[in-house]
Amino acid sequence: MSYTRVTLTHSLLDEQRRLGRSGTFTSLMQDIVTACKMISHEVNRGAMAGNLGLAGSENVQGEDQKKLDVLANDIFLRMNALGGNYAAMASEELEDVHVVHGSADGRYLLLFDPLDGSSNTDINISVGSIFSILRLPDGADPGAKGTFLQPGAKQVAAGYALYGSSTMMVLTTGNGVNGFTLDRDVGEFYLTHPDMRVTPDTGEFAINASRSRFWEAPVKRYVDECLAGTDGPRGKDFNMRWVASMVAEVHRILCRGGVFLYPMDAGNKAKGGKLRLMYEANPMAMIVEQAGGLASTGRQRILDIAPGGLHQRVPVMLGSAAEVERLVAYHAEYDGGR
Ligand code: AHM
Ligand code: MG
Repeated sequence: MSYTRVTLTHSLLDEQRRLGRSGTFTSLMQDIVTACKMISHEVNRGAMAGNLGLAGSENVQGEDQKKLDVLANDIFLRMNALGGNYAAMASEELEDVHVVHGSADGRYLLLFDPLDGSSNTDINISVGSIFSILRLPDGADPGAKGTFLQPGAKQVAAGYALYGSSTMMVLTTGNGVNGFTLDRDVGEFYLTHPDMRVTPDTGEFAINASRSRFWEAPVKRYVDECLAGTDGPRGKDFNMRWVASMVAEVHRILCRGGVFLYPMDAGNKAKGGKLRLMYEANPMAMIVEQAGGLASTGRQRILDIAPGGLHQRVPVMLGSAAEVERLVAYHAEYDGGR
């Protein structure tokens, strides 16, 4: 084997040079990369390290926390505070903003879901970490929730780590999407998936079909037409997948196309949907758009939403552009009474 591989650090440095950016960004990313390597290690050791099962606590969303949720959150907070780049952080697992003390020079805000899809940890199915980086506006109070409430279009960077059959890091800094695979022996991520692109068309969709009785008419129409296959209006057969781990679903879409839906439905309407805007929908929307796909609520581009709260939930429909466009058209027809 010849050593021609590029590490994640070298890839970021290369982008920094090409785009004439400062080194801050490379430094910002190093702390996230270290955190994700540590979480990957803990997820991988699983039952061997006593890491499975419930922590015995609830998070701000009223959900039971897994031991790995708590551990991953602690790792993210600790590792990302050390570099001094972040003024404050917000997490799915924390009700309030976490101000990084002693980081007077921190010019960025970090939002994250430390372990997404954690219902899968006990059954050895893929989980992931999702993160979003925003700028700290000049003069803004890093301890105020309002400072974080910037639309997704303002993200400086977004990414996820997937703890799957291999551990991967997928990143965008607003200049396309690159995927890196962790070599555990060396302890480095290597660029293995340069310039990931979402195919514009697809024959695969992902939705939790157990909720079909709650769906709105446009979602039901879309899924019914897919299920009708060659005999239906789409004139082709569709395949369906549901991992219950958004990171794994988005990764599949980046690798081979597809569309992912977690709509607002009659069962989750009071909460506004299931997935959280600031640290789930926004970073995934940026990644998918940077890879040539689309991300919408069905009625609005996700990256244009003016956030109303740190833990706000939104409907999510993302992936291959032609399918998301179709979903948006079905919502518009329904809302227009057609
Ligand atoms: P979590 O952040 O509490 O893990 O919840 C988010 C996850 C997503 O990864 C996944 O798409 C969805 O919840 C699965 O929901 P369901 O349990 O309805 O299948
Ligand atoms: Mg989550």
